[in-house]
Amino acid sequence: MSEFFPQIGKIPFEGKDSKTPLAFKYYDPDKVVAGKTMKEQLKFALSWWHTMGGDGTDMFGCGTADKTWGQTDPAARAIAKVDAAFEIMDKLSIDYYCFHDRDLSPEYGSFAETAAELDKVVDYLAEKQKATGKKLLWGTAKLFDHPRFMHGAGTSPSADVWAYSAAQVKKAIDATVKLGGTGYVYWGGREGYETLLNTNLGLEQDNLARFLRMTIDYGRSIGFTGDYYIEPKPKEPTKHQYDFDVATVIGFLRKYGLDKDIKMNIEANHATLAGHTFQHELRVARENGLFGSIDANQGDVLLGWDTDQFPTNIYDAAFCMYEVLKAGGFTNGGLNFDAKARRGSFTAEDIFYSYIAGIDTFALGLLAADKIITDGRIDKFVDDRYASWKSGIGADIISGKATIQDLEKYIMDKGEVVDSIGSGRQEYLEAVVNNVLFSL
Ligand code: XUL
Ligand code: CO
Repeated sequence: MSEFFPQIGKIPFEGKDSKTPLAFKYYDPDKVVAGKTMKEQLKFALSWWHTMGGDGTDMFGCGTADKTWGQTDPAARAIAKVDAAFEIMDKLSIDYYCFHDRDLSPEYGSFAETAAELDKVVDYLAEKQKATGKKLLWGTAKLFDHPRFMHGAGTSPSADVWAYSAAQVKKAIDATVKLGGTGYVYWGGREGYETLLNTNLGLEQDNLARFLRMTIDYGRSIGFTGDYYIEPKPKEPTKHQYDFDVATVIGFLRKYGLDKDIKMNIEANHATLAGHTFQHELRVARENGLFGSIDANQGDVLLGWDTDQFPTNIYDAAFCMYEVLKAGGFTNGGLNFDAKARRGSFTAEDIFYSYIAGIDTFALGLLAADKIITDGRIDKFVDDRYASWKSGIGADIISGKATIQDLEKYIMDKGEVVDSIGSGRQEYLEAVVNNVLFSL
C-alpha cells in the first residue's frame, strides 16, 4: 500500500524552542502530567467527517481541498479513506478516531445495500485497528444530511422517517460495538424546529425520548458497555434545537428518566453559540455527574456560527483541562477534534499543521490546568469564599438543623448583614491565571 503523505514523516516532539514547522512543541506523549501520561490525559481523536471528507465546500463555493483519496468509485474511496486516516493518525500519534456512519461509507440505493457496504468498511477498520492498536472513541449516525431528514429524525413528524432513523442508529451501534468503541454520540442535527406554527413540540420531545430509550436499550442488549452521550447545540441547522445546552439536556433527561443512561459530549463552539463559555458547559456537566467527552474546537467571536476551527486559544484549553482534571480525567471519553482547517488552508500539509496546532494547544492547556491546581491560589480562594457554610449558621442550614425561625432570630440578633465575605477579587484572580500560564 502506497503512502498518501510521502512528504511528511512521523511528527516528532521537539520542545518549545523548536522552529520545525512539522513538530510538536508541547505535546510530549509520554510525559507524565497530573499522574498520567499526556496521551492518557488527552486521548486525542481524529474526526472522520472533517479530516477525511471535508473539502472546504461552503455556502458560497465548492471545495478547495482534494479529499478524493485518488478514487472516483465511492466504495474504493471509502477504503482509501481508511488507509489515509490511519496514516494520519500514525504520523500525528493520535490513538483514536470518531465517525458518522455515512462518513465511513455513503448511501447507496436501498437501506440494505447501504448497510452491506458499510459492513465491508467496518470489517476493514477492524483489521486496521488490530494491526495498529488505534481505537474507536465513538461512533454516531448521520441523521441530518439526506433529504428524508429535512424535518428531523427522532423528532420527525413522519413515523416512517422515525422508523428509518431507528434502523440506522441500530446499524451504527452495531458498527460501534464491532469496533470496540467506548462511546456512542447523539447529536440532534435536525432535532428541533423552524417555526411553532407547524410543530407539535410536546410530541416531538416525547418521541425523542422514546428514540433514545429504544436505541440505548438495543445497544446494551448486544453488549455495549461504553457511554452514550448527547452533544448539546442550541441552533444550526435548525433555528431552535431541543438539545440547546447542557442544562436544557439535563432537564430533558430527568423528565424522561434517561439521566442514568446518557452523559454529555461537550463541544466548545456549541457552548459559545448557546451564549456560554466552554468551561461553563463543562462545569454544569461535571457538577451533575454527567461529564463524558469533548469535541475540541473553537468559534470566532466575530462570526455567529459554528466555524469549527482548530483550537488555539490557550485560556479556553486551560480552563477545559482544569474541568477535566477536576472530573477525575477521561474514562470512556476523550478529545475529539471536531475541527476543520480553513477553506484557504487546503493542502495536505495543512491537515498536519492544523492538528499540530490543536494538539499543542491542549498539551499546553493540560500543563496550565495542572499548574493552576498545584499552585492552589484559585482553589483556595474559592474554598475560603464559601467558608461560612462550614460552621455556625451555614453548617446548620446545610444539615437541616436551622429552621426559618432560627434564621429570623439570628438576623434579629445580628441587626444587619453587609459584605460579610469581602471582595470577589476577579481581577486579582485573572492575573493569577496569567501568572501561572506565562511562567509555564
Ligand atoms: C455538528 C457536530 C457534529 C457532531 C457529531 O455541529 O458537532 O459533527 O459532533 O454528529
Ligand atoms: Co461535534
